[in-house]
Order: sequence, then C-alpha cells, then structure tokens
Amino acid sequence: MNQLPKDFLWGGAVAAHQVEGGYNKGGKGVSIVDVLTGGAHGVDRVITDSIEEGKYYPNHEAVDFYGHYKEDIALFAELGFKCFRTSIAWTRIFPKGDELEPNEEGLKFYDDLFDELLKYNIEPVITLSHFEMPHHLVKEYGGWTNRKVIDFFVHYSETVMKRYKDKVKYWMTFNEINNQKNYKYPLFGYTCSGVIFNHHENPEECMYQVVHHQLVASAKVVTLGHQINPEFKIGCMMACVPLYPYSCKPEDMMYSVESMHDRYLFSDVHVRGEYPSYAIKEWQRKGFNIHMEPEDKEILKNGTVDYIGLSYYMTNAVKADHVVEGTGLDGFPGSVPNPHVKASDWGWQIDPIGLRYALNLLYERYQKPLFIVENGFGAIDKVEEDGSINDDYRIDYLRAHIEEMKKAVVLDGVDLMGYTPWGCIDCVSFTTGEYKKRYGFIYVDKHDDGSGTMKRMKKKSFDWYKQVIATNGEEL
Ligand code: P53
Repeated sequence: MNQLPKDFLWGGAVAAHQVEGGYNKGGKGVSIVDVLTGGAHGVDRVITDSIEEGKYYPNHEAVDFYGHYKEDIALFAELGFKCFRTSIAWTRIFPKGDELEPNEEGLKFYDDLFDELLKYNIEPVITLSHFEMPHHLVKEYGGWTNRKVIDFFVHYSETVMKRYKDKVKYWMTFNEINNQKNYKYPLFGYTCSGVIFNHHENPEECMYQVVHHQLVASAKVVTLGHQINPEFKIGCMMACVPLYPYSCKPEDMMYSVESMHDRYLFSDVHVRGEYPSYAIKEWQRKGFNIHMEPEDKEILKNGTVDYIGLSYYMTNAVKADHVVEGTGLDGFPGSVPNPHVKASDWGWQIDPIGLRYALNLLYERYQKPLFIVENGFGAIDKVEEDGSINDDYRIDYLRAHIEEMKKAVVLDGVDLMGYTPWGCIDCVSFTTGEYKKRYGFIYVDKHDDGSGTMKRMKKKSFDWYKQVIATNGEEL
C-alpha cells in the first residue's frame, strides 16, 4: 500500500468558543473564555474576574458560526470534508455547570449542527472540553482543583454522549491537556482547568492535582461512553511539540529525554491507565502529595483511550546548559531556537519533518491509532482588489506537512485515522485572541478593531485542499 487508506478522515478543525460567538444566546452561561480579553503577539490576554464593561472580549462574537453554521458547513461539503472537528460548549448544555437538568435549547443547537453535517456525510469529531468550562465552576468550586468537578464533567459528558449517541462516533475528552504542564503561564492553566496555578502556594503540585482529577474524569467518560455505545471511538488529545536535543552532545540528548516526559505524562496515563515511573519519582523527589482516592487506580486502568488525537504545529529544541525557567507561551525550560528551521510571524518554528518524527515517536511508544486533529499555519492574509486571497504560504506549509504525514503512513506503517487542519474557517486565535492570525481555507471578514461584515470568502488554498481530498492526498 503506497497510499493513504481509502477511509482516511480528511477534514478540518475548530473549537466552539473560537468560532461560535453567540456567547449569551440560547440560554448559554458564561464560560471561562468569555472573560479573556484580546491580546497580540507579545501582549498577553488578560483574565478578568467577570465580564467587565468597556473591555474587549473577542470570543463573545467570534465569527458567528452560531448563526452561520449552515452556510459554513455547505462550504465544508464543497471542500469534500469527510469529517469536521469541533467542540461542544459545556455552558450551552449546563450554563453554570452544577445543574441537574440540561438546557434543552443548547442540546437542540448541537442536534441541528450534527444533522447538518450528517446531511453531507460529514462525520462529526467532537471534543468534550476544548478550553472552556462554566465560569461558575471556577468561582464557586475553584475549577479542577476541586474533585467535585469530576462529577459535573461526567454528568455533562454523559448527557451529550447519550443525546448524540447515534450522531457522533468520534470523541475526545480534554483538548491539549498537557498545555498546563507549562504551569507558570496563566493562560494555559486557566483554559485547561480554570485554575491560575501561580495563585496557589505550590503551583506545580497544584497542577499535578488538577491533572489527576482530569485524568480520572477522562477515564470515567471513556468507560461510560463505551457503555452508551460500544461503537464509540474515544480519544485523548495532546499538543505534540517534540523537543529535539539542540546537539548530539550526550547531555543535550539526555536532557531532551527528560523534557519529553512533560509531553508524555498525559498520554502515558490516558493510554496505559497508570502513572509512569518518572512521574512517581518526580513527586517523591519534590515531596508532592497528590491526593488520590482508592478507586482511582482502577478507574484509570479501565478507561484507556481508543486513539491519540494530537495537534502538531512545530518542534522546539532544548539545550542542557541553557536551563532558564520559562514563563512565557513557548517558555519551556532550556528551549532555544532551532537554527535549522524558520519560524512564523508568531515565532512558531516550521518543521514538516517534525510531523513524521512525532508520529513515529507516538506510534512506537503506544501502537495505538493516531489522529492529527490540528495542524496549520497562522498568518496574515491580504484580500486583493479583485477579492482573491493568495495564501500560497499556507499551501506550502500544508503540502510539506501532508507529504511527511504520508511518509509516516506509507513508509513507517503508522496507523493514522485522519487529518483535520486547524481553523479550516478563520477564527479567533487561542493564544492571542486575534482575528488577524488566520488559518482558514475560508476567509471571514472580521477584524481586531471589531469591524467586518462576517462575509465568507474562499482563499486560494480552498481549491487546493479540495483537490487534495478528492485525490486522497495524491495530488498536492
Ligand atoms: P493560535 C501551542 C502549541 C500547539 C498548539 O493556536 C497550541 C498551542 C497553544 O496552546 O494550541 C492549539 O490560535 C489549540 C487551538 C489553537 C491552535 O493551537 O493561538 O488547540 O485552540 O487555536 C492555534 O494560533
């Protein structure tokens, strides 16, 4: 077989809060992203205490997928999508998070959305928690520091998995659960789990406690999901940013192995159902006391995932003698620019071969199906006078990555389920809250100063990607 499998899931990916808007429509409650202001490259988004008058919150409107989803899905169908990845906004279903009864209007919205996809034979791929939880659970319960949140999340997940059991087959629990390992950067802890770790006495220990709660919640949901419908495929989701050794110096090699533990910890538990030895040793060494209930061991063991979803945008390099404490967005201790690759305007290092490398790492480690649920190039697009948008840089990026992805399948034998490029329609950037950092095949006329008609326009990459899907990746 020198080609991708016939049933390969080509598609595109977004997250509810980055596209939907309608933040207070249909009975929706306030979510944690609703209190995140806009930022820019080098300017952090601010987490406000509540929705404050006069502040700018880009996710409130986003690109109004809430009001435009029919039009947008018709465009996805034209692209030939086999699947579409989005998330359910928890706050549309349980506005505060601790209610017993769900909000019917929210459930109905996703019913209609999934029906619209199925009408075109587009398989929904659904993330249960993509950087949003009810703000109320943060204010009243302390977010995921509180074990009670496990029950609220399981109740929410059970509600939607039962409701959509005949419409949705592919699920993921927590988007990029490993982002919060970078516990010093408030945005990551806040969006992963509603916690600002720096506000706690021991931020790192607090992060591990939060993570434990989420891993238990994820395992419970996997077990429950399989009971609701044995056909469900339920995965985890990791931000896969491989950390290369800066050089072949033994110290750098070993340091990259140690650094990769930060990436693997989460998938190790999701896939194997137990904590890896390096984590137990680290906790002992640091004197961390992570509280676990007696039943947790079995819950983790029973609730292992069916596949590993991953985002891949870049690699980083680490240098053993450059161990500076990172606090920023890409601030991992010891990470230095890789002189062999270029970076995007936002400093993300472009490395297509790194994708093949990542797929090999994960497949060798776990022998589980993999699903690339995010990959893409955030760039500033220009609309020409004639209305065309010539995003050749995006085509170049995606082509190079797809080539390497194919090698992983065809040459290395990696079991890969599909490929859904990020932000298939322009949306609000997660890290900066900007509109101008665009990823889409479909342009949305919406700008950082609040202006824009919300009009949708096809970019040059639209026809290119359509051809890629139509030829199952043969014509790039
Ligand atoms: P924006 C870091 C490394 C890889 C993926 O990001 C990452 C990050 C940041 O945590 O996040 C994913 O919009 C995330 C999406 C996000 C996308 O990257 O800042 O799952 O929600 O939009 C792109 O350019």
